[in-house]
Amino acid sequence: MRNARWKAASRAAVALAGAGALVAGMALFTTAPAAAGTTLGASAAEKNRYFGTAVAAGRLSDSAYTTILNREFNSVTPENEMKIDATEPQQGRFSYGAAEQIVNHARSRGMSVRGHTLAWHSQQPSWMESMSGTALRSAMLNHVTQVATHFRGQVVAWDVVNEAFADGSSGGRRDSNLQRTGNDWIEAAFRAARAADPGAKLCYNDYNTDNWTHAKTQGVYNMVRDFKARGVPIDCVGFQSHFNNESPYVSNYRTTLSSFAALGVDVQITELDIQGASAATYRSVVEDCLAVPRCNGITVWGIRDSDSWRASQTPLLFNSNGSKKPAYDAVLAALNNGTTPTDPPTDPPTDPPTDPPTTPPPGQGGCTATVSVNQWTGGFVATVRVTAGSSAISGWTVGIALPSGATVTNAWNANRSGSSGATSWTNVAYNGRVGAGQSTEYGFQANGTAGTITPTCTAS
Ligand code: G2I
Repeated sequence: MRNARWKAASRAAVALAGAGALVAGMALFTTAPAAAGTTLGASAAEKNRYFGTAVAAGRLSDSAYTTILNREFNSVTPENEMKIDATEPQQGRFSYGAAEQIVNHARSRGMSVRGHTLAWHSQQPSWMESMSGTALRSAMLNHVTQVATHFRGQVVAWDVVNEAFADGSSGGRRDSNLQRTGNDWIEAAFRAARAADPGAKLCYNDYNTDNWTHAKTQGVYNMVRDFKARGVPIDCVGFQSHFNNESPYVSNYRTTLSSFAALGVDVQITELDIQGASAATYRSVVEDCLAVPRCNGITVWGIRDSDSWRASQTPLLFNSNGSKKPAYDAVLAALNNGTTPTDPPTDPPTDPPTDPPTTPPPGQGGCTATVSVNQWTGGFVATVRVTAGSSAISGWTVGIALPSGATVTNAWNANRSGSSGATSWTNVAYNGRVGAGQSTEYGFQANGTAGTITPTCTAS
């Protein structure tokens, strides 16, 4: 379901663009409808990607702004409206109005939504800023649970945790009230988010993680590798990519993206802006993303220069008057020249080694299955990894005997037979074909206790 949600959003955007063309033609509107490949979103969708922008609810009444938004983009990220201070201004009192305005604007037009952000040291409401210890840990987890549950099914990817690593040469965590609740606060947030919305992709998001040689980049990389090895539910890493003179684009950016992707996560460029908006640099960023099959989308941090948090740096694709800048043309051309990734991604893992240590070597032919479980009191989420043996397979069936008292309530990326006791799981249309030695994942949520699950796998 998680992959399906990305793709459904892309397809819906293309379909809506087509429907819009039809309606525009029938109503004899004077503006020509946008054909695929002539807007950022349509061009990205042809490459199985999205092209998004940060959106501020306060600007949705500006028709010059919404004209560009609706024409060019197929993904949106609320710029401030889903942050903790906006969604839980008083403890236990949630406020979703501005976020919903953006979500409704986007989804009614076939755009997907990235959620930003559930846990962050910054933009905390004052009640949270003054908390610490177990009270803060519980408040943070409650916030993650409440907000991810509220938007369940509407957000394709969440920046679950934002900016938790320190700048500079330490490569370690940033000091914050959240960090002081214990080093496991990040994984606790991811587990809570998965339980609240099992269908959403869960991302770690940060800035100044573009340069592969920087300590901060390596610190985040090591955390993601550790999470994958231990079955912490992380699906993606967001690279904010605010490039400026102090923190410029570097040519090893592609190495950074591909190295993280090789850990088994999607990578996304989440807040792109470039001081001065060099067309060549924008082109390089897009080419780098398209070169990495698991780089599945790019978001710019605002539409017009006047919408930017760094307006004086004129870092965006549109002038303040709404006209396209040379960087826009460079991005569109790069999108149209790009290659289409295969699905599922099949690029071989690169240095360093990437297979989670928990995955056993696949047998000859056939398939193997492994399960990682996120258990909490009264329920669990199981993620099942199906790995083809030495030959490609065109379908698979996994058998799982659930212990008594465990009942499946929800599942994604597989067809299910049985909800308790002996259960059987078969591939859905898009994940039956698995290349030799390659893997695919499905998951389910259940009430009760998982205990030790020993799956069987049969290939077809
Ligand atoms: O700082 C740039 C971005 C870095 N990565 C995380 C992003 O969430 C962050 O976005 C920016 C927004 O673009 C700004 O719009 O986050 C800032 C706050 O950390 C946002 O600025 C805030 C101002 O500080 C507030 O005074 C203002 O009330 O925007 C608020 C709403 O306009």
